[in-house]
Amino acid sequence: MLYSIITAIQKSAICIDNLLKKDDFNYLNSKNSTGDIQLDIDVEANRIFKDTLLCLESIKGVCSEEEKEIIYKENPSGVYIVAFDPLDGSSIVDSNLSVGSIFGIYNQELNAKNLIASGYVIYGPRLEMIVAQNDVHHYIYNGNEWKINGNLTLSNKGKINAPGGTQKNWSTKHKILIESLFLEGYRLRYSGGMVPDLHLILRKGGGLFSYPPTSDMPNGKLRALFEVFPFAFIFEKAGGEAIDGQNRLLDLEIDTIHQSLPCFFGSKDEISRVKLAYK
Ligand code: P6P
Repeated sequence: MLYSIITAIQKSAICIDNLLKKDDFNYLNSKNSTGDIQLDIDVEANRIFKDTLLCLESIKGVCSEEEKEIIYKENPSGVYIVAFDPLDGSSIVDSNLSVGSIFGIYNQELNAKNLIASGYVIYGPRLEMIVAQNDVHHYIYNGNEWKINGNLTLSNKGKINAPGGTQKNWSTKHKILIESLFLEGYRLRYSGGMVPDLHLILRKGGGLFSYPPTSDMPNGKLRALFEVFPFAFIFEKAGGEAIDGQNRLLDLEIDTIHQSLPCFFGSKDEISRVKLAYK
């Protein structure tokens, strides 16, 4: 059942990767449900994912960052709802930095406890895809086919520090936490693209990505259903942890489909330091 969904996402990813290689992108005079100004490629990537997934028997509906509401099939026979951010990182795609698509596969209901698989596509020098179910599988597209390139696992402690959010709006305890990691020699790696920034931590075996509550965004910026929960699932399956500062992210309930959550993804050692700082 999930194989058909993963294959459909792989097919969509190849189309989107080709689109990204075309000439420049244009901003539309439209905004998505979160208020982000849309690029033409945001809308096109959303259409590709929507059309490809809604054809599948196993799909009950889709929930996109680019759509106001959940789109359900009429008389669905399927049980899965795929929540996705079709193209995350529009704000950096015009500077030719890597961007990605993020997805979560939910069984019947859109909440963290019904998330049964998740993953992302990264559009970089290579087209790659991560799929987490029991393990975290790494695929590379070689121009003809998607080939498995092993699994990703996190060590207990890493060296990468990816601190998101506007620093002048960080809390004092967050500033002290982030500074303490740099004083220990952690390397700053932050592009402003959630997918490449988290992919780097997974590929380098560990560290901390944080998008904390800030004075201007007390609920963080990243969206629960199509960004935070999928990566929380991936990081836990890779042997790490994912919290909101205190609570396990996958234990949290949400009220609205575009709700954001503060989030910390990382190796166990770094997450234990976040818990101490946020106690
Ligand atoms: P900031 C991209 O716009 C995005 O939604 C994520 O991909 C990224 O992690 C975050 O915003 C970056 O936000 O406020 O650090 O620029």
